[in-house]
Amino acid sequence: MQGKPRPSWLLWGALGLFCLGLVIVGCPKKSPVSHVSMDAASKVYVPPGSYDEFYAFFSGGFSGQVTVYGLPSGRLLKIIPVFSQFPENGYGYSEETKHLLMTSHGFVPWDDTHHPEISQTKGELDGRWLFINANNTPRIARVDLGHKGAFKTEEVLEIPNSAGNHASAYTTENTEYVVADTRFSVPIPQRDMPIESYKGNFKGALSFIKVDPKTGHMEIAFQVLMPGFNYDLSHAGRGPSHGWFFFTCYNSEEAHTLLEVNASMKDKDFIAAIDWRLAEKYLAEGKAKEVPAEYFHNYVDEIGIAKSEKLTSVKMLDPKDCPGMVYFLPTPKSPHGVDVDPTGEYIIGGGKLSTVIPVHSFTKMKKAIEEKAFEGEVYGIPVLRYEAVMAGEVKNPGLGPLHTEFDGKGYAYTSSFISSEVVKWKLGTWEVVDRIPVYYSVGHLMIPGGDSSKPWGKYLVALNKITKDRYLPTGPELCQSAQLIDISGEKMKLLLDFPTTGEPHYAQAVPAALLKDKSMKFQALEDNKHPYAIKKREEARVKREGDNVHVYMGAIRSHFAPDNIEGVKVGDTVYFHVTNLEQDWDVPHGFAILGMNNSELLIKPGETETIAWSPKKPGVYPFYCTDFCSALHQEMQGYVRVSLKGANVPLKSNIPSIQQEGM
Ligand code: RUQ
Ligand code: CUA
Repeated sequence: MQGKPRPSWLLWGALGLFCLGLVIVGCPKKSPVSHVSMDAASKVYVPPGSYDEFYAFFSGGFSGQVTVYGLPSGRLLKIIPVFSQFPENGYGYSEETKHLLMTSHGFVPWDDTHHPEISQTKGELDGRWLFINANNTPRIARVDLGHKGAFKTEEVLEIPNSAGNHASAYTTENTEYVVADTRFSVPIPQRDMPIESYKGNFKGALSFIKVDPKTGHMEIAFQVLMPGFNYDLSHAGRGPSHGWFFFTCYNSEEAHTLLEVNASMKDKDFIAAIDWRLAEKYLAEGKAKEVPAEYFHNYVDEIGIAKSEKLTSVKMLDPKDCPGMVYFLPTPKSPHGVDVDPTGEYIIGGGKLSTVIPVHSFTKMKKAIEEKAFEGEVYGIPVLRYEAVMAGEVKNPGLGPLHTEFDGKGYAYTSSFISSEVVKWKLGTWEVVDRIPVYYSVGHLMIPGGDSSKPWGKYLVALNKITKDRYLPTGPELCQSAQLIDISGEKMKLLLDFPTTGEPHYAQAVPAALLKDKSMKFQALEDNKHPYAIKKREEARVKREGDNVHVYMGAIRSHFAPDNIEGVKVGDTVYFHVTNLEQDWDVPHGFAILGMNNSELLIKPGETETIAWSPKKPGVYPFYCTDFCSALHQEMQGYVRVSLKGANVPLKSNIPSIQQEGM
């Protein structure tokens, strides 16, 4: 090992030098506050009662969720649970939602979300759905935004032959496909084999998932079987490059241990360019192999209840049998992000260990393919010559360039993780025109629409991993954070810091006008098709089926019907099917009972939600509404009497009325 390069040491060395530089040069003279523009407060001030200009959807990283913020205020508006159970409203616990978290590994109540992606029409964000990846147990979820206005997870598709679904859930310009990749190459199909046999035997599958334009339903159309590299990020072509998808890969060394050294040996790795229209053609010609693969497709059905379906195979295209479908573009060095500019001409790599930002030209790529300007091939996949596809290199981009977005006015903005800055540069001339420090260690950055053909180039959000010293200390673990930067002028101006929930890998934003009037207010009771719904309080009842007790319960300000239940026995499972009978905006009711082992429910007006409860010992158990819904919310309560298994107490419930109270 002696004498071999140690890039991580180099990185930390560089970081150390940089920080030292800050201490010596920066810190004593300049407080971070000096980067804030004088009129920052007025630019982010949204007066009480007024709305923000943009909805921003942030990944929650290891929280597994999506958060919704308003911009420019940075106010948290909502957490949308996606891959993690959420006891705040019963997501993943309730009978209606728990199937969304089923996988071929069983019930997986957690994941690591990275990249929210809003559906597109003609290359523009259209606000119908938001797709987001689960990195750990590979899945893609679809969240309804403006399609029904529900802001709710409706579908989760597991991705087989995949391990570490990172380059996801990026979409094509009309949402024909969302994609998934494999960050870790693995045996395909999965089987027991020595790790040492990695090279040449482990493979990476890239997945193309068809999205139904009417319903949003997802289905794996095909997978492409790639060499055993690590596939990192992706973006679709647009405009002239529509029909192509670009994936970065590192570890073209095919190392299986100490990747920080062994996967950083080569000067260049690749961006894989996939011609997906050609792939469709090969698929139609029957070139794909049907490969056995077990995976789950979970979705909320027409009546609002999540179902799980187990699927057993996928169609796999091997580049060997499909000439012209895949090319490699050499890209320095262990690239991370790959971003396509709004015109669709430039394909920008994020060379995290590179000293430049490499920019490829789509026109040159096409020409190089025509002229067979290859420098060789890897596992039968042609490698185009770097010089033949390169449009330019951005010099002096900061240390550790990761991700690039665009303002639609001819400029690109790149995040540099190690030097903690955002660098603005000009497309075409590649010159750096401005830079601004961010606090600290920025990963992604986001401009509303900044990875589409129509950016709204007014704000940029830097998504930072480290906040050391930026906020009041809260023990050893600090929040991660976002910083809002004004990019409307020539110079970038820092406006605002705000903490995020979990790790905000990436975010997307759209103008508020695109969604706000589509947001659902409540479900009409007559449209509630839930089999255990009641439409009025008089229908409230209990029913025994063996050891299962079904409670048909209504909730309306400010009582439950029934609110007295007797005849439940130890050993029973009680299903509380609670219908919120309100027909008004913003009146959810909660439901919780003493000792429940899962979570509360939060039932939106007009909807029915179910939670199961198995009491362990006899007693009288109170239940109550957990959401302060009216002046008499504290009165919104009831009791369940639980008797011993053999007890002779008949099952009964009441419909509370004034008479019954003896008044
Ligand atoms: S990744 S920075 Cu998924 Cu770039 Cu997080
Ligand atoms: Cu219903 Cu409080």
